[in-house]
Parts: sequence; structure tokens; C-alpha cells
Amino acid sequence: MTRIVNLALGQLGPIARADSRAQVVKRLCALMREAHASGAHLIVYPELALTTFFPRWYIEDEAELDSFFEREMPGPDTLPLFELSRELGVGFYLGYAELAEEGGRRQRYNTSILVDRGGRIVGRYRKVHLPGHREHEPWRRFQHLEKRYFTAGDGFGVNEAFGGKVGMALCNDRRWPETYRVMGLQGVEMVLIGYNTPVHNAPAPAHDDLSLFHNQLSLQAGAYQNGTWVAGVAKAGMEEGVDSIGGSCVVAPSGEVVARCVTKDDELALARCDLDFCAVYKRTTFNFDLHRQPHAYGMIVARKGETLMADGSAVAG
Ligand code: ING
Repeated sequence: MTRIVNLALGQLGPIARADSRAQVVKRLCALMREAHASGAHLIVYPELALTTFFPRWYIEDEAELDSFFEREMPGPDTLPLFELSRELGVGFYLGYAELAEEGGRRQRYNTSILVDRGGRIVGRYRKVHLPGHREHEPWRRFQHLEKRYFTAGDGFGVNEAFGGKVGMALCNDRRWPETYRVMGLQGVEMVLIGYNTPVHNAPAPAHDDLSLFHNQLSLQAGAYQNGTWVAGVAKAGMEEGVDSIGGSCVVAPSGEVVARCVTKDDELALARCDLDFCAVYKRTTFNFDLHRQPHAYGMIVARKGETLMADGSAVAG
């Protein structure tokens, strides 16, 4: 039996600071309806898809900062998206700012969820690689305060969903090979990644012209080197004076781009993802059991359920 996932890229154009959750959810629902009409089983939205990218500002007022976070998921404003998901039978990946109460303490995360075709949350991920800085840096054209506003997540899991193994990551995670390999070691067959990526990277302005290339390079490398499908979805365009890249695309386990968005607005693009195609790479070039050499890797990521020994080897348990 073939395991086909009809995947839709749900790219968003800018979200203004003043846009309400209801206005944004309306846009997300319109994209989901369009995805359903095109036969999609799953739609992937960007990172922080419910609000403007607020880490671009140094926000001192706690209440104002909290206004960008969700205290519950679904909440009153996002429930219509879950109800539409169940009604249409279209699952989704959604990035948002999570305000969690843990052990009596408030924690803020840059979070994504995976929702199945019945509108049920089947996975949650909290961003591990938080880029940017912690203190106000006035020399920058705009801030990138993810290290200030979010707590880092504790790892990369893989969820049994959509007939296969589906993993999640967020934005800067996609630049780090460990992100894909930790999930690759768990047999991941589809990695979903939302992002908000400014064209201008203040610490390295010489890279600005390569921002789209680095985006696609990272997604393609991760897909090929782990024999997995990868979908990257942008919040794009000129948002509160900051221009962010588009470049949303789906990459096959071969590393080939099979679908892409071509604007910097709300846009849908579609890909027919055969999860069994992963085996063409997982059983040959990237057969980890046959060809990978953990004993030689100084810093290795052990398989789930293994322990890393001092000599770099990994043992069961
Ligand atoms: N944004 C950017 C990203 O990794 C960045 C930050 C841009 C880091 C360019 C390095 C170079 O795509 C987020 N939100 O992580």
C-alpha cells in the first residue's frame, strides 16, 4: 500500500502588529480551504504564524510582550482553525508563541504543533536553536531577541502521523545538521519547518544576497542526508519595515525541490509526497546501520535508547 501525503505549503505574507488573531486565522482558514479543494491532506504554516515577528522589537512592558503569546491551544481565536481541520479532514502544522505554566512557573516557548486530519494535536515541538541576542543592541536596524523572549526546547521528536514518521523544527533549526540527524536516527520520513527569515542578517550583512540560497541549501541538505521529505514555509514580505524571504518549498529525499511558492504573499503550493520513496535513500546511500561510523565521531548523536560512551561509541540502554 503506498503512503502518499498530499502536502500544501501555506505561506503567509506580512502580519502587521495591529492585526488581530481573528484576522490572521481567517487567512489561515482561507489557505486551508484552498488546500482542501486541491486534495491536500496536510497544510504547513510558518513559524509564529499568528502574529507579527515581535522579536524584532525590544519590548519592556511585560503585558505587551505577553499579548503576542497563546495561553491555550486551541484558544477562542484559534478554535475555528481546528474545527475547519476536522470538517475538511486536513491536518496542519502551526508555529506560534506559547506561554506555558510549568511547575508554577511561566515559560515562554517558540512552539509548533502537529494536528491530524481529525483536528487533534498529535505532536508539539519547542524551538531548540534560538538565534539572535538577549540584550538590546541599538546598532542593529532591527532587533532579533529570540534568546530574550523564549526558553529553548529540549529535543527533536518524531510523531506517528499521516501514515508515517513526521518531525518538526523551527526556522534557525533548519541550518543545523543535528536537527535532521537526530530525527533521521528516529527514522523520520517528513520534517516540517516554518520560518521567519529577514533578508538582512545584521551580524553578517555580506550574506544578505545569499539568504534565499542558504535557506534552500539547508533544507535540501537535511532532506538528502537523512532520506526524508522536508517542507519549509515562510512568513514572507515587508512586515513592519523588515523584508523577509519567501522561498517556501518541498524537498524530496533525493534533495530535489519538487514544489515552491513564487510570491512573498499568502500563497499555496502543493506536493505529492510518497513516504515510501524515503526507503530509496534510507536503505542504500544513507543506510545508517550499514554505513554510518559512530565510533569515529567525536561528537555523535546516539540513537534514541542508546548511551554515548566516553570513547564516542554508543551502547544500548
Ligand atoms: N530567523 C533566522 C533564521 O535562522 C537568522 C535568523 C537569519 C540566523 C540569517 C542566521 C542567518 O532563519 C529565525 N527566526 O530563526
